[in-house]
Order: sequence, then C-alpha cells, then structure tokens
Amino acid sequence: MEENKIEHYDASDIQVLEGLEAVRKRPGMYIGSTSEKGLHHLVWEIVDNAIDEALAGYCDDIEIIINDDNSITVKDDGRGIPTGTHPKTGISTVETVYTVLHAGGKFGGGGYKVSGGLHGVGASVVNALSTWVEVKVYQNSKIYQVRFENGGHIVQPLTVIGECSPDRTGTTVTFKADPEIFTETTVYNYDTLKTRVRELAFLNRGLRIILCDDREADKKKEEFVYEGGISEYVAYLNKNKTAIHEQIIHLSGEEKGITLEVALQYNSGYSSNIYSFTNNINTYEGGTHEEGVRRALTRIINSYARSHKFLKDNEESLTVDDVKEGLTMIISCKHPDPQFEGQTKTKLGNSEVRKIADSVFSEGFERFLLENPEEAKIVVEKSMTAARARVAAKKAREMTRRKNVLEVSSLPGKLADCSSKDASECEIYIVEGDSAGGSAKQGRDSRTQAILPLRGKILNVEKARLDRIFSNNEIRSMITAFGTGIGDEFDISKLRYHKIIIMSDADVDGAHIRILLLTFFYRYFKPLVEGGYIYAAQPPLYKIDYGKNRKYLYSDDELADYLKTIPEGTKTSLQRYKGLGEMDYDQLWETTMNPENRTLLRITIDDAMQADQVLSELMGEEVEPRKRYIEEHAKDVENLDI
Ligand code: 28F
Repeated sequence: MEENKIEHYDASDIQVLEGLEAVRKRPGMYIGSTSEKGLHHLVWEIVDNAIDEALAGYCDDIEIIINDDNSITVKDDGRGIPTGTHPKTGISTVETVYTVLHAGGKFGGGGYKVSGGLHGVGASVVNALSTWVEVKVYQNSKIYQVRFENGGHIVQPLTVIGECSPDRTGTTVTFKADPEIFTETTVYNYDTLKTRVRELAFLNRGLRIILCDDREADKKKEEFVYEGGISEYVAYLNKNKTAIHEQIIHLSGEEKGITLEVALQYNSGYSSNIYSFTNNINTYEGGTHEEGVRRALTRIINSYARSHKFLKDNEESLTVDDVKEGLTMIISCKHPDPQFEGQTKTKLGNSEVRKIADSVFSEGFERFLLENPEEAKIVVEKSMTAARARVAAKKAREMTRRKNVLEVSSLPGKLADCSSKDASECEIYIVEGDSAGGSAKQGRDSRTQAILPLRGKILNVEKARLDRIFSNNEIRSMITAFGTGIGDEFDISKLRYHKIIIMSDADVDGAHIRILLLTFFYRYFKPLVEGGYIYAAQPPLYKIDYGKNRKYLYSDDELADYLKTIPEGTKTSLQRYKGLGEMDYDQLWETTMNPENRTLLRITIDDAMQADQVLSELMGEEVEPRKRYIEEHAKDVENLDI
C-alpha cells in the first residue's frame, strides 16, 4: 500500500502525537503495567467500548479472536463508530476516538461510560501501544477502514473499501501489541481471556460474547451468554457446593441514577464467596456498595429472627460473620461517576452508595423473607448455628492465644524460631514433612529464618468450621507463629515474619499441601495474600554432575536447554529429586533457601482465589465435580508418580 504520511502537522495533530507519545513514555500510568496483565488490559479497553454499545442497547453480539500472530480482533454489531467529521478535530469521529486521549468517552459530556476496563482510558491508549491497529466500520451500507502504525500514526486515513448490506452495522478492531512496550510477553493467555469474558457475560445478561483462539497449536471457540445474568453467576459459583435453598434470590433497584443489582444463595459450606462489581469492574477491595449490602443483610436477618422468635430477646444478635457463612453473593452497581480507592484502585469510595445499597437491598430481601418463610427459616437457622460455632471457636481461640510462641514450639511439628525480632527481615518456612524440616533447620540462617515443619496434610478448611480449625495443631501453630491472630481479631501490625514461604515437594502431594495452605491463607489471612507476604519456594527438580561441574535445574525446560551445552560423550550423572527429603541440608540451603540464589514465587490474590475455586471443585462435598476436574486435568500431569 502506498505510504501516504501526513505532510504537515497543525496544532491538533501535534496535540494528538504528544498525547500518544506520553502514553508510550509511561504506559504503566495508563494500563497499570506492561506485564502480561497489561497486555490483556488492551483487550478489555476495546471490549469495553463494544460493551458500552451493548449497554446503550445497539449491540447483541461481540466476538474476540486471538489471531495466529497474537494480534487481537474484536467485533461488535452495534451502530459503528461514527464516520462523519468530528466537530472539534476536523477529522472523522472514528479517527478521533483512536488518536485523541480520553476521546473515547462515548457520549461526550452528557452520557457516561458505564463499563471501564482500567476505568475507561479509551481506545487511543491501545493505539499508542500497538505496532498497528486497523478499524473497520460497517455503516450506511459501506465498509470504512482506517489503519494506524507505530504507536498511532494514521498510515491510511478513513476510506471506503467496500459495500455491505444496509442492515449490517458494527465496528471491527484488530490490533497488535507493540513488543517494544510489552517486553515480558505479547502472547495471549486463552484462559485469562476466558475468565474475564465469562464474567462480562454474567454481568451483562443476554449479551453473547464469542471467544476464538485461531493460533495453530490450540484452535478453539467458545460462546458465553447468560439470560439469567448474575443469578446464573451465583449458580455457577455454587455448582460444586450444596445449596441449602432452591431458589437464587435476586433483587435490584435504582436511586438517583445509581443502580444496584444483587443475587445470592446459601450453601452448606462455611466460607463466603462475595464478589462485587462497579460498572463491570471487579471491586476486589469491596467498598460502599458491599458495606451497604452487608449492613442490610445483618440487620434484616436479625430483625426477622427476633420477630419470628428464632432469637430470644436475651440472646446476643447475629454478627455479619454469622450471616455470611456459606453465602455466595454477587453485587453489581452501575454508577455515573464512580470514585475508586484502595491499594489497587478496586474499592468503591462513593459515600452516597452505602445508604442506597442498604435501602435497595433491605427492601428486596425483607420482602423475599416474608414471602418465603421456608427459605427464611433455613437462612436464619444457618446463621444461628454459625453463631454457636463462633462462640465455641472463641473459646478454642482463647487456648491458642494463651499459648505464647515458645509454648507452641512444644506442640508437635515444633517451631524453630529465628533470633531477629525485626519482622521485615524475618522469614518463616512452612515445610512439608519432618525430614525436610530437619534439613531446613540445619541449613537455615537462624538469625532471620524460622522453620515450622508440618506433619502430613493440614486440615481441609473447605469442610471444617472455625471451631474444628482452631483445634487442629498444625493450624494452631501457624496462627500462633504468625502472631497476627485470625478473623475479626486479625492485626497485620503483629505479623512476625514478612515472608511466609511454603516449601513442599515438587510432586502431587506437595501440590496438594500448597493448595490446602493457599486456601487456608486465602480464607483466614486474606490481607497476607493481598499484601504479597506469601511465597512458594522453588526446590530444584534435577542435580546434574559432570567432571567437577555441579548444576541444579528447576524445570524440564531448563534441563533440556542445559544438556545442549554439554559436549557429546561427556560422562554425566543426573539425579531427579522426588522430594525435599532427598537433599542434604547444605544442598537445600544452597538451592532453595539462600536469598542470594534461591527463586521464590510470590503468591497473588488471583493464585489464591484460583486455589480456592480448585479446592471447592476438588474437596467440596459434591463428588461429581471432583471426578470431572480430575478427568479434565489428568492429561496435564506429566509424570504422576503414584
Ligand atoms: C470492537 C470495538 O468500539 N464499538 C463502538 C460505538 C458507537 C458509537 C460511538 C462507539 C465519540 C464521542 C460519540 C454510534 N452512533 N467496538 C467499539 N461503537 N462509539 S465505539 O460513538 C462515539 C462517539 O461521542 C455511536 C451514535 N452514537 C454513538
């Protein structure tokens, strides 16, 4: 195609280029990071514009394709970005949306973007961070196309490239992320896209989103559409649990232009799965919508329990923890001007929402309880059983608290503490098995490294209530060793180690221990996971000796690459480590504990959440999902050494 650069730059061109240049200079300011997470944010920026078109009522289908070269195509059947001249810029609206920063605000001042990937920084950021972008608009029975290259320069201005039927309208965008910006990777992860696509389909009832992977190795195509919206989301989250009432409770309302929609269902488990969203953004850190709903839930259940004589006047009221037990709930708030706060900007801060959420929820939930006395009885009784267990746990916890750290070491699996008292430099290794525990104690740096050996599997917290959890020795010694307390007494300032390192074997058992520990931390020490205090040690898989060289290798790929560097015919001896216990203490120190050359994997909230989901599938009451999960994943296990 003939290169026709823009010959002259007028003021608006310069403003455009400066805008996109600024994005390329500090991409992290616009998409959070240029890691794999940032790479996937580009997709959500484009998809959000299509979803806004769906929310406006003009688009029913969205298609997302990972092309063979890892470029991404997103299609919608909306009205098509306007191809007429934009009043302010003198170029077409579609060129404006893709070259002027923040021009993506769909309806200018009047309307508002209700969805927002990274809070709606707009398609122009994607353009700035791509080696090329091609936009096709189907409108007025014509197909228009504009092409940008090298961070947003128009190389082919908007031109008509064909005809289409008059009832065919929509926008198709294809972009290729710039490897100079995304230096970590420009390869998309299908499952990452799938998780968010499914969530978006749940959050936008009736919207159909098709996800395709067109890359040679793993071609696949899946469709997501949920007429039941967030009620189906609750059913999906409860699929491996035992619901204690048939009907999924759904309520919604609107006040002052703010809408709140809630779906909930109780299951027989003890943990609560509450996820909240604002304009489709996952508010992981909660906020005023969640606070309002939680306050209303507690108040309504208490007043129902008292007025129907479940709760005697002299009995203490149910707490929010009691009414949350076994609760799966989705809260979706739509707000014209959301204020996001918190460490990762995923906490809703608008104070007016608290009262609106409270009144919308309490009105709907109270009506449900009055109209469904059977369900009401089940819910109240579950909360009251939880209250009794809480009181029992408090007693059990008293025992834990009375044992100071030294006494804990008298418990089985004793804690070998470190001498430093400066938590910021201290680490605690949670080690699977006594023999590895022994080697770790011998090999460690006793000034800053504490060792807590665990005997065999820890309790599966998926099926255990708080009082049983407290009576489990392994769990009690961790709670006491960490020093923070647990649940509503948790105080992170009392944390005795700023690194909590899970060290388990590289085999299936070790993976199981890791999942159980991650689930325990996710459920009862979530701030430690969110704060990045939890790590997994990476022991070597292989030791290879040839001549006087010794090398430790941490994966099959690393071994394969290393073997290529050894001259043919050299005599080598290769050992595959089955477990930590096979290493003597100085090898364990050298390869896995010495801060100079160890590799630690920092656990993120997503890892822990994934573990929690996997655990519910693997360890929940239902047998079926466990069978399905193992069948589905058995092929992934290379060498299952039974
Ligand atoms: C694959 C990605 O980006 N779809 C979009 C529209 C439709 C309109 C629009 C978009 C800028 C300031 C209005 C059409 N007709 N999919 C998409 N579909 N943007 S982005 O307008 C953006 C203008 O104000 C649209 C009438 N009104 C709006």
